[in-house]
Amino acid sequence: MERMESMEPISAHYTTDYPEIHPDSGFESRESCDIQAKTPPPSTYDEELVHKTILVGDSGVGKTSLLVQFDQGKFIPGSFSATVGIGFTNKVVTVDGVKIKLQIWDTAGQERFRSVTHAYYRDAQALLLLYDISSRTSFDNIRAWLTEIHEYAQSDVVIMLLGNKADMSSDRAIRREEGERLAREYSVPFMETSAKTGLNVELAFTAVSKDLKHRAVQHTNEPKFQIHEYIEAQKEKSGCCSYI
Ligand SMILES: Nc1nc2c(ncn2[C@@H]2O[C@H](COP(=O)(O)OP(=O)(O)O)[C@@H](O)[C@H]2O)c(=O)[nH]1
Ligand SMILES: [Mg+2]
Repeated sequence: MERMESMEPISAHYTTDYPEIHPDSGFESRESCDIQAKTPPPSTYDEELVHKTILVGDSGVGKTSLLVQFDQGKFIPGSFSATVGIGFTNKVVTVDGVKIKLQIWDTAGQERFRSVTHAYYRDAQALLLLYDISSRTSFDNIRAWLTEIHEYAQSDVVIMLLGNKADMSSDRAIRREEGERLAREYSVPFMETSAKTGLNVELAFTAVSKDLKHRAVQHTNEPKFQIHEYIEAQKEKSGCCSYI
């Protein structure tokens, strides 16, 4: 907790697409997440809802690059480690004609276990957990991350496991099947991504947004949104799997 309080404000590359949220308000105010949790889901989706989404995984797996690719549609080579501690980027994702506001939190330098503490996970409604397909260590650490997530995050947090750097085929250390097996074991959706080529980056955030939307508007007579099925269908459509 002390570490969180000493963290610096966000850097200039973080963007604010909607003005009512301020970078330094993230940890202190509970914003709209609580409102959503405590009131029964409305029959229509409230576009004012803001969904705190966090990026988690070892240092160097490509969290910041993934966010920059999603936000700006480009890959900026080199490490972002020189940037400041923690901050968020606001993005609006349109799914099924509805605008979903994501407030996506990223860390730099706080990735070691136990140093990303309760405050980071608090109120997170979605969580993208990354490893690097060229790093066995980052993959092996996923179990420890999941343990930490189960300890600190809300029990109904939307989790997505991502094997990033899928473009690095000659340095691949983790087969896609290993990622799939781990994801099945923990019942979380999985895909390989590349922050460099953009592979599946939109899909990862769109799938999460769809799930968040369906959770916020749960009609009793409507089947529950199946994020696994959605991802599989979209992957097939985009022909991603022959690539990775
Ligand atoms: N080839 C490739 N390199 C990547 C990818 N994502 C990130 N990187 C590189 O991996 C390094 C660490 O990325 P960064 O986004 O800073 O990781 P973070 O510490 O998890 O935020 C940088 O040199 C990036 O350019 C990717 O998808 N493909
Ligand atoms: Mg980073």
